[in-house]
Parts: sequence; C-alpha cells; structure tokens
Amino acid sequence: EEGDTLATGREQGFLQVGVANEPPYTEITASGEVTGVEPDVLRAVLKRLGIPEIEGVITPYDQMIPGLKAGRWDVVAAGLFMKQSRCAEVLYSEPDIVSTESFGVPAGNPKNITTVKSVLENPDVKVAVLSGGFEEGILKGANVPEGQRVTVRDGRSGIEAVKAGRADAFFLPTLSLNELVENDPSIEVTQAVEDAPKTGAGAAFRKADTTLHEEYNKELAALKATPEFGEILTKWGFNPADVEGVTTEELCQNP
Ligand code: 6CS
Repeated sequence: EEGDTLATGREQGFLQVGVANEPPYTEITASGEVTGVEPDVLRAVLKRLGIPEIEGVITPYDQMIPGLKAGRWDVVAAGLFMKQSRCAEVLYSEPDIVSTESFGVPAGNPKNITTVKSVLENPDVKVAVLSGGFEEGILKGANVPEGQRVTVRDGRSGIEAVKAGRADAFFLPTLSLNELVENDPSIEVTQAVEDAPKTGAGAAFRKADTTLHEEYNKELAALKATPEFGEILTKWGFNPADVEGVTTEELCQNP
C-alpha cells in the first residue's frame, strides 16, 4: 500500500479529502459541494494529475492529521497551517496560500486585545481558540496560561463564546472571522496580529505518499504559472502575491 494513493486515485477517479467548514478556507455548500480556496486549489491540481473528483470529509482541525494517518482520508486541504510539529507528521506540498490571524472582539474592542503580547499582559483576558488549532498553539507557545484559554469546537461556537461573555476574544484567521461576523455589528475583527507567525498552508499528504507528493508539487507549480491560480485565490479573498516566494521549508520552521 505504500505510496499507491496516486494510482488508487486515478483508478477510482477521486481522492477523499479532510476539510473543515470554515470559509473562505473550506466551505461545504447547501448542495454538499466541497469548495473554498483549499479544496478548489486541490481540485485544480488533481485534475492535472488525472483525478477528476474530490470527496470531502468534514473534521475538526485536531483530527485532520490523525485521520490522514489512519487512512480515513487521503489528503488534507483545509488551511492546516504549517508548523514544526505538523511538518514532522505529514508531507506538505509547497504552500498555496499565506494569510493572517486576527481577534474577533466585541465592537469597540473594550479590552484592547490586538496582539498576543496584549493577552499576556492582561491576565483578566480570556481568548477562545479551536481545540488543537494553530491559534491554540500560538498561545501555548507564548506561555499564555491555560486559565486564559477557552477551547471551542468550531467558528460559530467561538463567536458565541465572545457574545455570551465566556471569552473576551476569538483568535482565528482574519478572513474566517470576517465571514463569521459579516452581518453582526456586535463583533469586530482586529487588524492582522503582528506577533503571530506567518500562516501558510498547502495540501498535506501521508509520509508514505512520496510519489503523489512529488507529482502534486510539479502540477501545483504549473498551475501557479497560469491565470487560473490567481483567479481561485482572489475569488476567495486571498492575495496570490502573498504566497509568492514562500516555501514549505520556511513555513515548517514555525514554532
Ligand atoms: O491550521 C489551523 O489549525 C487553523 N487553520 C484555519 C484555516 N483555521 C483555524 C485553524 O486553527
């Protein structure tokens, strides 16, 4: 079975992909279509590899790598941001997006939460994060005490935690927060957090899938050279220039 996922995908005509439902990174439409910037880039690259379809499996961020390793899906395309511990467990493609983090806070930002440092400096502040998410890792890495962290299961629950006063802020990617509070003037989204690491992602494969990984990177590079790549990113609100020149090697150094 080692490294045969590319062959299997070509035979069956699809791969199973671990996704969240967190627009604009991932979005499952009412009709069940798997979309969002990451599945759309994945689909475009897999087409070039002779795999016409993808089948999405929705899963929390903390289950994406365990499920990939256990064979519950063949690839993760969810904006699973690269960092040392994750890079040690999967084979990441070259990055297809680079983005930013923000805090979702009550309008007016009464506790003035703008940076990780501002959370550390105010022990009264509680911040909601997704369980096992990149943002939880940032807070842990900065030694933000456990009592200042509130774990939530998805984007909706994070916003609810802030609205109910169980948390003073929700730490999540800027674009995800923007989507969540689009029609909700009671929550505002801060500027990009300056002291957060660079949030870049690509497709994540099993370590044994070296052929798929290699072929994927070739076709991703080819796709990046066409207008289609920029069109996919801008459609979802990402700037294609942000990923230019950024490498997996660099992003995998994130703590
Ligand atoms: O990589 C992660 O864990 C994070 N990625 C996204 C796109 N949203 C939240 C999650 O924590």
